[in-house]
Amino acid sequence: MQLAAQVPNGCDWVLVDGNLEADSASRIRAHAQGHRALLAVTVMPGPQAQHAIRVCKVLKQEMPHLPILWGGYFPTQHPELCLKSGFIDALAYGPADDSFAHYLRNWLVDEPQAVPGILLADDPAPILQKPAYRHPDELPDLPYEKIDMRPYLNTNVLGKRCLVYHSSVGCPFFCSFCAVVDMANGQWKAQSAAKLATNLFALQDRYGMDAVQFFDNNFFVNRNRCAEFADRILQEKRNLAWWGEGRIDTLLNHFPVATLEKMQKAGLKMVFLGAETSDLETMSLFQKGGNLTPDMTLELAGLFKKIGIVPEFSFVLGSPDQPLEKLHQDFEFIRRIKSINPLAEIIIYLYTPVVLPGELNDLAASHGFSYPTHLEEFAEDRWVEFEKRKSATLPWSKAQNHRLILDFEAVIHARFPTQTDRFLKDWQRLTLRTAASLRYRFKRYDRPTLVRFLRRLFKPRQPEVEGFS
Ligand code: B12
Repeated sequence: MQLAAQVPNGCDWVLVDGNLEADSASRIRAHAQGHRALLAVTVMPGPQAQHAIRVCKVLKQEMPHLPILWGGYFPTQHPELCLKSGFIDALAYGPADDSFAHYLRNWLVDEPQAVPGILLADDPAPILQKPAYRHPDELPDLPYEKIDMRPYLNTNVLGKRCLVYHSSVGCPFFCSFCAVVDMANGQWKAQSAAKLATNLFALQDRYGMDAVQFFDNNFFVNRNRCAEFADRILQEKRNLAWWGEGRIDTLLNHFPVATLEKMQKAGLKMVFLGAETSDLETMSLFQKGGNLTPDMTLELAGLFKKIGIVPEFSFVLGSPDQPLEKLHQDFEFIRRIKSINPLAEIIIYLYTPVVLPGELNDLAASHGFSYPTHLEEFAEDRWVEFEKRKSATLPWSKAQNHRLILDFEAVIHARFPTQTDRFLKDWQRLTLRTAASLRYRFKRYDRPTLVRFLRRLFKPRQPEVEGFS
């Protein structure tokens, strides 16, 4: 949508959403045939990359004259592989708030020369320089009126008509396991509370939206913006449930309890928070910055319980050279969070290298990790698992007990089934809880066969992979 808002006059566009289309290739083929067309694809690592590789390769073979332009996190991290793929003509390297329109204007007049931030496959020496993000307040409004919004009004744990919204770009922190650092390099730019509220209220009036998921990498950077946003919701007596991502130390140190309470009153239901580890040494290896400590995680778990906001804590476990005791310490720590706040949601990621220089990713390389040398390899299931941060086939997986971590994840998610899955029936939740209770009680996590069988049977959702339902 943000790109569609940039499309210059004289050029029309149509959105083909791979999440909704049973056969994206046929849909694209139908739109392209008989028109002078260009295919612009947004690609994040994981299932999207697998899908995009398969669809674009076929379309390029069938329609060699259809220019294919990629953009997003994946091509920004693997530009060389994309440019030598043979089926990608150009890619947006980093943010593309201006470069996309510039590239389209050139294409419209048949002059596809290099544009700052756009790399061309036939350019022998592409300039790997990422443009800065534009300030969101300067960007054109999203063209909602041009698409059928019904499939995007999602019923989920937050509301009956929930939309997603991106109110800021980037993140001011440099965590060494996060791919956002490569894209944003510490930039953080956000819509003003006034513009944010105006846009959301307009979406409420037009679509009856009753909930919103802020997909910002870090929504809660600026306390005043959040406080003013909450004030505007309360002044307008709006009914709006909201979810966003933030940092534990920022919310604990820079948001007075009164502000947290006000945000809760204004509809804040749940916050996704990077807790990462129970160990200070690992926290510094992760370059979390700020002054986050595991004790703060416990403190916020208790505080959010009192205020009535659900914390969704994510952990990054199993990085190289971590002694087994530290892993058990992480397990104990997560159990403590659950004893303090049983409603706290727990997301477990296996440490997965990202394209970023630094001690952690160098450690991964020293253990034999390397990326594929051909783009098509990223369409293989093992690399999709890798990008989903659930891969137990990394060079250090055995040494770092990745199997045990995934077993622990299975047991704790059965003992405390996620509230974000509205399809999971009460009897299924009870069955899962019962099946996991003894294992959880006696800390016997390894090889939970029955729990795994029930998870395959009931298929509880994984919000970190599938989003909310
Ligand atoms: C929305 C989202 C989701 C949603 C929807 C995914 C979907 N398939 O539709 C859900 C929750 C389902 C999801 C799941 C996953 N996600 Co996700 N997701 C995001 C999120 C929050 C927003 C993306 C977005 O729309 N941004 C807004 C747009 C405007 O920004 P942008 O994408 O950067 O676009 C700009 C530029 O990149 C560029 N651009 C982008 N696309 C294109 C295309 C063209 C043609 C051009 C010219 C330019 C261009 O221009 C834009 C404007 O400047 C990002 C983090 C973030 N805030 O960006 C994580 C993020 C992309 N996801 C991530 C990951 C890892 C996943 C999962 C693999 C996680 C998992 N454990 O499985 C799954 C995979 C799901 C899948 N099916 O592919 C990681 C990627 C990490 C990496 N290595 O790059 C991110 C960065 C989160 C993080 N902090 O690590 N995700």
